[in-house]
Amino acid sequence: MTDEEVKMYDVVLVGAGFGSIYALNRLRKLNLKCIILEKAPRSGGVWYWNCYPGARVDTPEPVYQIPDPELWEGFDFRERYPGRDELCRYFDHVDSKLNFSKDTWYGSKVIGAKWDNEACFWEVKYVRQDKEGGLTEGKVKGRWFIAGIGLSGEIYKPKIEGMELFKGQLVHSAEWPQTGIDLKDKRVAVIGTGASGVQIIQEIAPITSQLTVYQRTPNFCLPMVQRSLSPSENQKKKLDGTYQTAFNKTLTTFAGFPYDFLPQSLFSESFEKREELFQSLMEEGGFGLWLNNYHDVYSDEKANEIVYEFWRDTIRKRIQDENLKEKLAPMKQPHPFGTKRPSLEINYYECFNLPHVDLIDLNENPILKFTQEGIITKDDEKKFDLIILATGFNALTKGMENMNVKNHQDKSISDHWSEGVKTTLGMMVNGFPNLFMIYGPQAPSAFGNGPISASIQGDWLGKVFEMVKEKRIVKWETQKEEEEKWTLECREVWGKSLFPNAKSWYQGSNIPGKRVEALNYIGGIPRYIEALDKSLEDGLKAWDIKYGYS
Ligand code: NA7
Repeated sequence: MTDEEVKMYDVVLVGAGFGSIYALNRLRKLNLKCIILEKAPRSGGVWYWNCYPGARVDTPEPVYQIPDPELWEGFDFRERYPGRDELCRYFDHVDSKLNFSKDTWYGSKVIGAKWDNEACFWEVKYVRQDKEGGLTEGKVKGRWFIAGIGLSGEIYKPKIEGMELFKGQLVHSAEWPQTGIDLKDKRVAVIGTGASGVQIIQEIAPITSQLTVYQRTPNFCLPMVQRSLSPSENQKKKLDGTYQTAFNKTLTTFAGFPYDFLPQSLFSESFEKREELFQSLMEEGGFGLWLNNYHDVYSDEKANEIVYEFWRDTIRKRIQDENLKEKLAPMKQPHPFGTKRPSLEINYYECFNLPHVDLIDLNENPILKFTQEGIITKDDEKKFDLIILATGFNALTKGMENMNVKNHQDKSISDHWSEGVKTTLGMMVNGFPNLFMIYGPQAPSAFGNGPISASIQGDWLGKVFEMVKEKRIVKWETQKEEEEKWTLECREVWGKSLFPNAKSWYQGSNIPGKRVEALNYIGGIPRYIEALDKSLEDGLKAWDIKYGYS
């Protein structure tokens, strides 16, 4: 393929999940010629890959979908917290309305991108798998490049001695085979008790003959309180304005969920009043106890402890064994409540009352090695048919770094972030013109409701591209000072909270050797929208702009 034959698009997007699909829809309305490169054989992003048993979203409908009334018609979620298959069907529905697949190359993994500073375009390299399994490399050019690659970045598998020796099946939660795994009467180990681990454990516990959970840190899970939604109930809510009101509210709350912190301090209320609130939040289910709580729960250690104690005492009642109570809901919290994203559970704690389910606390009984047959810990040896690594991801930064994006000086994003992550608004990086990130580091995406933050960023991109067209802009770059300002703001709000006190992927501390820093903007959605809007004021003086588009 000669350079002349490489197709030129206005915009090359990566990833066919919520981020790129929303942005594509906005950009098409401006008559921009766009293409999405997606490595999976279908859309859905993380919902395509995460097909492990029990995979389910933790955000309640109707607000876990694209906030566009045209797309609400013709699809009704059947559960308050939809499962993975239903979410994939939702993407098919969106495709039937928008036909985004017309502009998507599936099976195409981006392996590099290079900025041409003279001609002002990105050359994006991809590798595509053909039907016979062969790989071919290709290139496209885009005047603009948008990475809508989600949060999960790179799968994380801990390095444990002898892992390669295990003769049974070893699988990471995000590499679960699309054809499934027969778990009936199998001896299974699950390593990790984050969102994926909890969902897997509660789903497979009744099927397996033996289930051993290797836990390093207890997850402060909240009751999901799942319920069915009927099409007539959904329809009524679409027509009577309930949907629209719910979506409008997401733009006013801290994390884009349908609930928000209370204005009063926890200490301003009596013990009885607080208990009443906590109780009702637990009964309502979902993230209420996490994010519909008093405003000082994540800034005041004592307030946080009080919420934890309520959670702990409630959960302990569901666990029979005294020793397990202490493992799953310890008297003293190992990190402040809610500073790691709590998982929503259905019957997680009851699983540990089953005779064939046991838990190994890795703090007192660490894994020494894998063998051909199973796992040896300090005090124990167990044999398994299947070992599941629910050990998470090198999130937020690694996806961008792995795409091998280089500017005209051959500097990569990793080089730029070698002394710490720096972005403007979590969306642009100095020295990398015309490159935008959706769900990038230093944005509010990881903390909150994915489709909502993707739509906020997509709407901002819509405004940017309106200006690009109107003002004939060929190059748009963030200034070093703007990047420094935003990075400082991210760090400051993070530093004033209790969030740095937990080892979490929110700050990279889940990955050995990764720099620990604020990877999320926790100033809240309203403040983020304000910052995005403000950046486009004053004749775009916050940006370095080159005009001349014909
Ligand atoms: P998470 O939330 O990062 O959870 C990973 C889990 O794996 C967590 O319990 C970790 O323990 C555990 N882990 C990680 N490394 C090890 C080693 N070496 N040994 C034992 N246990 C380990 O990933 P998920 O996939 O569950 O969820 C990802 C997010 O994506 C989720 O929040 C959703 O919002 C979307 P730790 O807690 O670090 O002690």
